[in-house]
Amino acid sequence: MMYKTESEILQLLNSCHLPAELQLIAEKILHGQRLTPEEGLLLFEKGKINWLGALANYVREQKHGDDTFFNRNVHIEPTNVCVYSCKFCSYSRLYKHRDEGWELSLDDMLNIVKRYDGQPITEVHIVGGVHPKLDFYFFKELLQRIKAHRPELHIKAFTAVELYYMFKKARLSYEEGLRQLKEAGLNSIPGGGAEIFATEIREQICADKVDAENWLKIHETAHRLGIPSNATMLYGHIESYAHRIDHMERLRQLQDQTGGFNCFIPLKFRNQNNDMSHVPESSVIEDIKMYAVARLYLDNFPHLKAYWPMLGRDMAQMMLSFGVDDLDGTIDDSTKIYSMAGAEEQHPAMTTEEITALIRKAHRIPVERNSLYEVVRRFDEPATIPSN
Ligand code: V47
Ligand code: SF4
Repeated sequence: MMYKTESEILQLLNSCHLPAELQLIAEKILHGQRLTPEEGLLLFEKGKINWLGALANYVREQKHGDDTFFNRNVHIEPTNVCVYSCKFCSYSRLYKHRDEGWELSLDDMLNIVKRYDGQPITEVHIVGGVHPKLDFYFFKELLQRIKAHRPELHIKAFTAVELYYMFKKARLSYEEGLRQLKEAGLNSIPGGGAEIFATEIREQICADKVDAENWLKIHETAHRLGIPSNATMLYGHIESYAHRIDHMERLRQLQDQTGGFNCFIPLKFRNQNNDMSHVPESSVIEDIKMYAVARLYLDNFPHLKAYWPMLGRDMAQMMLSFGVDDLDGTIDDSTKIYSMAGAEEQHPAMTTEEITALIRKAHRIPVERNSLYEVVRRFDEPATIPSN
């Protein structure tokens, strides 16, 4: 175990010559007390990364020790045709330009799943654009056909943006729509589409899609029906620190009510091939701060995920020292969202050997999980850590 006692950490932190207000925050965190929004803001404004990192790592190790989770999954992106025009999106094509995009049929998608027959994947993650002609009944049949083929596969599918549109067109309440999708095989909901909740930012970057209230309502309804979900935040563009805290505060409040979120995933804005290419990407220091503050602020979220296809594997590995305990999956080159937006990972795929080696090199213990964070296999046998 790497974690130190409270008093050792306090000693370490005191040697950083902190202003009194930050010392107080450190003491609160070490005593397991919740931070106020004002304190969260101070962390962003005044916290240095060594100090934030020590605290975030302390919290991470209190929750999970050295255990570092990953799963074996495959992504299906049914289409990149989308009725919406989010300014940060490098991936979608409007319906009038659909000849430049792709649309998979039910058979195409089932064939993707069948490619993994006999391989030990545990999850299929389905997210795409909001196609005006692919409706609720199409996606319900997709779930049914995947489950009929491979019942044990966990299906994590459809962001609140996709769900909002399909329920509205089918004239279904969130509750009725989710109930039917659950019956068809939906096991959980991914965290996408949250972006930044504050209206003044949403209006500038994704004015036409689901608003914060409805994003939260869909997740709240899902949790009530026993469908867990994730939450994301798109950071590092035109938002302020206060917007980030407001976003995390709304998530923390919902989690207090439902306990249905599994993990929080900060998504770093990538600026290639989109209408926000003039906005510079955040620095490494800002990325570290974002992950560490998320770990400290979201005290009721069990897991903090660094999504390596977006962040790059080196950065994701480094974040294991700044609060992160989950790296998502092996993925097998099955997502295009981030490669099209300029991420380093142009063909994201890691074998189990590669992902466990990456975790071990950070002096952590690789743990394969399923989608509900139940342990599939611990890789805690003493390992020879490669030097490169
Ligand atoms: O909502 C789009 C983001 C999200 C860009 O729940 C961008 O386990 C950065 O939600 N730069 C969709 N980000 C993907 C998503 C997700 C991914 C992995 C795991 C999970 C999970 C969820 O992708 C969108 C948006 O926030 N995105 N364009 C961009 N240029
Ligand atoms: Fe469509 Fe999603 Fe891209 Fe927005 S981020 S344009 S909703 S695919």
